[in-house]
Amino acid sequence: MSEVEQAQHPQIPAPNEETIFDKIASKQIPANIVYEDDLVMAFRDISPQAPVHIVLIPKHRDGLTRLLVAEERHKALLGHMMWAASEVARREHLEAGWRLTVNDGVWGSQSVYHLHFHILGGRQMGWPPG
Ligand code: IU
Repeated sequence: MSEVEQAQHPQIPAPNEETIFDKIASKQIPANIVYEDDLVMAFRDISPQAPVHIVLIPKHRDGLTRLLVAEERHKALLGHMMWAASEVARREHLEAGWRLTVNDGVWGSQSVYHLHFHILGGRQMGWPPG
């Protein structure tokens, strides 16, 4: 399989298959939760890449394995995720600046196929990203 073909065929979970993030959302697996409401949960990344590194997930994946597959019906949830990211940034006092990242697909370095935002802060970010 070529590199491009491989990138087009990542390990996508089946619709009813639980991801590690489903288990965190249902509290089967503990996490350091910093924000939670009916739709989303934010918790500290187990392998932080910055002094503040928080993962924000929809509690119910609803087909959103990755941002690329978002449909019209997901628009309200995606908007809510953006608002929740801003709320987390405020709670973490990231006024000096922060970064919101979505790693999407193989070439985007996505490892968990349950949509999530990375909220990164507490240090100067570089550009371009690696
Ligand atoms: P990625 O964009 O799919 O590569 O990000 C997944 C992130 O989830 C990554 O930063 C992991 O360190 C993080 N994570 C976690 O916080 N807790 C876990 O149990 C697992 C991954 I698995």
